[in-house]
Amino acid sequence: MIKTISINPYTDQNPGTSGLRRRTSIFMQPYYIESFIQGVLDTFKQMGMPCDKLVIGGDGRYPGTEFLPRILKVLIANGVSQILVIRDLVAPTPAISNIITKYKTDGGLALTASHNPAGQNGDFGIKIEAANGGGVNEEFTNLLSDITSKLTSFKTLDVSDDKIVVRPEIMHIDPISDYTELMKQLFDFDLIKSWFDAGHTIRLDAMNAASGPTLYNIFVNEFGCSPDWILRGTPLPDFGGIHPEPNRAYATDLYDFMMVGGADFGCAFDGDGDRNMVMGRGFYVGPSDCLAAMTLWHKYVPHFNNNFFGVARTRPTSSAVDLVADKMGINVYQTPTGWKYFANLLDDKRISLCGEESFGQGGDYIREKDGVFALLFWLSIMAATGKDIETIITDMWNEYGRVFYSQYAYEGVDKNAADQLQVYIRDADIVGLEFFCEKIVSKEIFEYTDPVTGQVVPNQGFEIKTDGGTRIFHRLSGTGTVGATLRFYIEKYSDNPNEYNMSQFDYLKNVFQMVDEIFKLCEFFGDDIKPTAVN
Ligand code: G16
Repeated sequence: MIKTISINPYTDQNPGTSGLRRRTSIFMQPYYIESFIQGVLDTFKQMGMPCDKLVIGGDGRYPGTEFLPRILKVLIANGVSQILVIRDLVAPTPAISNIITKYKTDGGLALTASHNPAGQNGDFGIKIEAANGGGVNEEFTNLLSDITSKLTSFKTLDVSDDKIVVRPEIMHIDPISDYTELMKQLFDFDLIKSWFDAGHTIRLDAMNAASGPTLYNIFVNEFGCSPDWILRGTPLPDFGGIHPEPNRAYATDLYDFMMVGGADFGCAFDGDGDRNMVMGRGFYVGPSDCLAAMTLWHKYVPHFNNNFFGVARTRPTSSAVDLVADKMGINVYQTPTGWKYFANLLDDKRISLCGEESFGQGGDYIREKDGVFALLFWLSIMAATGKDIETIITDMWNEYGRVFYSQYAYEGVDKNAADQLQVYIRDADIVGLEFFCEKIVSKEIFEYTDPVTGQVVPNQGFEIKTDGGTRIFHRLSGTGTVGATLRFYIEKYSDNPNEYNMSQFDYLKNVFQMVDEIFKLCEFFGDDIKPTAVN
């Protein structure tokens, strides 16, 4: 029943920050998906990693279910003997990660392009998970890219699609109850329920994507919340045409609702439910403050109480957490962008909590970031302290000062110009230049050395610092599918309480302009260039 099909190699199957992401139309090319799956299996084997038992899930986007039989055939033809297929192929990536470790599989595939739009005119993607439930490392993805670029054939089964889903190798699995159980082990559900019983309200925006069914199970079934509090809770194959990224640019309805005091707490998720944006009544929590506040109040989460080793942030993430951790005597590690870099630190028990620049946090219980975990963390802090979000954050500013932070992007710009910009900024002699009375004191090309393995990961972005306390970080996105996406992360510290209520845009006004001038954005991209997502 096994047949071998010849193909012309695809030379573009190199994964980015988090798996392979391409326009859906690219994935629809003949045997594109089979080539990638064959490449993944060959890479597992060449890396000496077993791949007999795998999980397959996704965020529900098109054409995941259409691809499923084709993927299963390649897996079985290559000797994968047990495949756990997530029900409806819809689950948050952290819930899939939990299935991988709970059922001791050799890894898994999540059919997701995360925060990228879905549908025929959107994007598709595949995250490859290792046996620890986290994204595979650079060595794996480099080898995979090499293998697929030379791949001239793949193995598959010579059976019709409808016969494949009932094969004995396949087991269908509902990940939601396992995930809910996991959350009950980390958090005090009774305490959170008492917060709701006291009359508090929330709104959760699942963005028509993977989080909806999990949110209904936890918030409606466990906490007794109204189903109406879950917005866009039914997963749709095209996510209803929206951009499923939890930030102020793309979760505008929830943001507007919360800013007029619509509920006590609001939270939006991304396509595969691993990231979140939170808000209080009339109060927006910037990505700068999330990891810092969670570190500060980790003792309110039973799982972390007396069991907290340290914390890690990606380098572009705000340094607010450093201020908190230093005072608490907790180690802070800095990694490149990409959740996979936290895995070794978690495995080695150097850290218990980690967070990244795009509203993502997670902990040591799995190896993926986790939007629902973050939501339950905030609810735990509010329930335990009796304080609202605004008070929780302003209390923190009053004790540690405020790091004003903004992350913004120019999406889909000309790729050649973006590459030229990288060369320009690498070579530019900018130390000593002065902008708005601040002198540049350093420019670093961020190179990460993994403290556990000693592995060196070069060229992870540019960091510029001034003598006025400004920090600017720049890197190219590894998840965009059209042209290039420039990302900038800027911050500046204040310990003046009279300034804490300013918006980050007002406080960082000069820094935005400083970036334009240092990076000569108009020269590289024309006078019309405007940021597309600003937080
Ligand atoms: C992944 C990474 C994140 C990163 C995000 C955006 O998340 O795990 O650390 O912030 O991509 O990456 P980039 O800046 O390269 O576009 P996700 O949720 O997209 O898998």
